[in-house]
Amino acid sequence: MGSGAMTTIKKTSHVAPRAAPGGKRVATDLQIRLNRPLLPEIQDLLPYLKDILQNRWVTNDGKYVRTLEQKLADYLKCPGVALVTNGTVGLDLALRALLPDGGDVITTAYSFPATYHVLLNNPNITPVFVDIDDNYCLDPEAVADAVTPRTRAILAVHTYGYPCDHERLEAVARENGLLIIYDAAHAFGVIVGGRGIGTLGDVSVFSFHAAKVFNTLEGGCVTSGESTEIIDRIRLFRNFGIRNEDEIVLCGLNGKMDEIRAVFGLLNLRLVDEAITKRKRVVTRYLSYFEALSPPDITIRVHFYLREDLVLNYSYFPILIHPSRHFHRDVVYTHMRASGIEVRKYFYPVVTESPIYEGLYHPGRLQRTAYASRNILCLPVHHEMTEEDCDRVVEVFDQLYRRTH
Ligand code: T4K
Repeated sequence: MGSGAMTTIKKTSHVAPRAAPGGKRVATDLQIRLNRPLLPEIQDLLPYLKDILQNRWVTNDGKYVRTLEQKLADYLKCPGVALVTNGTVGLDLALRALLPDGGDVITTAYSFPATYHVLLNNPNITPVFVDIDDNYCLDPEAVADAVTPRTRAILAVHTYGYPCDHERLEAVARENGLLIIYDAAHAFGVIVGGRGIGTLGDVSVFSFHAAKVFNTLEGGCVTSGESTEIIDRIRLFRNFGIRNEDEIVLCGLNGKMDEIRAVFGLLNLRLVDEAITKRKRVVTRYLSYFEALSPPDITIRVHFYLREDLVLNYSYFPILIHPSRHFHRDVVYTHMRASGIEVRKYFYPVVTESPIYEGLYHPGRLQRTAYASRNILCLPVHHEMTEEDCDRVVEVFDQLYRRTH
């Protein structure tokens, strides 16, 4: 693979968002789902719902939103936390707050479309797509090569909850006076060298969508490190820019979370550690299978699971399948789905495969991105999976592997 040359894109027409990547839609015969939302028991929810209905306070910085922000600050080890409607809005607010004058933002094309659609939908911002490194995160060297006098920021993703090479990215940012926004949608609770991952860079944005390790049904938050000034600004932006009844201080929008979702968050926060432990068991079982098989044509980023300075959340289990005639990602995908196992092609298609982005990047300059997008498959991981479920996933995979090798 090439080292990932920079690709400057020129905005042409409106980019229509696609429904959802990964070649799905709801298949009813899937016995083992890719994911399952963490949900509280109804009896734990009811007292909160009663309280909300009785008090008649349902949104606009309510007490449950404020409590959840405090609890998340502790859990995520982040001094500043602002809850938002969803991760996409969180990214949008972060860009508006940090880059009021716009500019070029160096980013990755290997992500869920939310990451780059917020850039493409902002008329003041031009995304500059560069390639990923071996860990599916933004390649710091490619970022350094892509910096120009127009560059203002880096938008990097902790893909699959694997932390970016943040030290090198931050060195590039420091040398060039750039801001860093981390898309931490997959990285809830990840700790790097004792630090909450959401303290890295200028701001980080988490997603609390139902299919994430921690959820508020829909939702998300923006976090910062020591300096929480930016979080105050995000709070203004998420409230239309209104400071108080008599003062509108900037042109914001509506990014607020409501009280009912905050309650889901408070209850799920009590459950999330156990859910992560259960996810870890699933991943450990997969790892021991692949270790014993030791397939030369499959890459798994095992080193992350061995790092002592890292606490992971086991949000995804991506395997990179180096293709051959009879054994490649799409064959595995079809075989597993036909056996009732929901595997997903996160992230396919990305910028390099979708005609709607034509003209926004130079073909051939995002080689690792294109390779990962065509060859990565995510296996099911969630807290409801039993040992039998894991064994079934492995068994179905193994049947195909042995038949094709
Ligand atoms: N940045 C990155 C890097 C992201 O990955 C995302 C979102 C964002 C930003 C934006 O954050 P948000 O604005 O969404 O907060 C899902 C999620 O909708 C999306 O949040 C997520 N990334 C993406 C990776 O996954 P789909 O369309 O693939 O989800 P879906 O409906 O197919 O569900 C996935 C699995 O979860 C399936 O096994 C079914 C199961 N599921 C899902 C839902 C919604 C349930 O069992 N119950 C449910 O209610 O996008």
